[in-house]
Amino acid sequence: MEEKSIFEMILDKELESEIIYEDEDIFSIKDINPIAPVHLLIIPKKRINTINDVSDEDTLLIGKMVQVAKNLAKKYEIDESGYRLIFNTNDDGGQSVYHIHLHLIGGEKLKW
Ligand code: DGP
Repeated sequence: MEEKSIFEMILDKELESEIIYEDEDIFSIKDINPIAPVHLLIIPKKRINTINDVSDEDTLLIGKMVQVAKNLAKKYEIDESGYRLIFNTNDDGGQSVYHIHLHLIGGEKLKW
């Protein structure tokens, strides 16, 4: 069987991390290496290794991740100032954890 991802270990309480949002499908934590004042990760509980592995049956889940990101942006008061949502994919995309996650980044003027 495939090794657990870091995010599965956090969800299973084998690794310490404050869960700032959770529902039946999705949870969210603060990124351990924030690149901006607000840097959250929105993560599906279902293990999907990369965006390349998203199937038709995951369409609702991916949409729900965006809804959760939008709500967290409001909660962290960056909805009006602005923010960025990013899925890094594979090596050139800078993906380091092979369990898809949506970065929510904001709280300052972002450089590209
Ligand atoms: P990516 O490079 O897109 O795969 O992003 C993975 C992010 O996960 C990276 O920005 C750092 C974050 N991260 C890795 N390990 C941990 C951890 O144990 N706790 C938390 N909170 N974040 C982590």
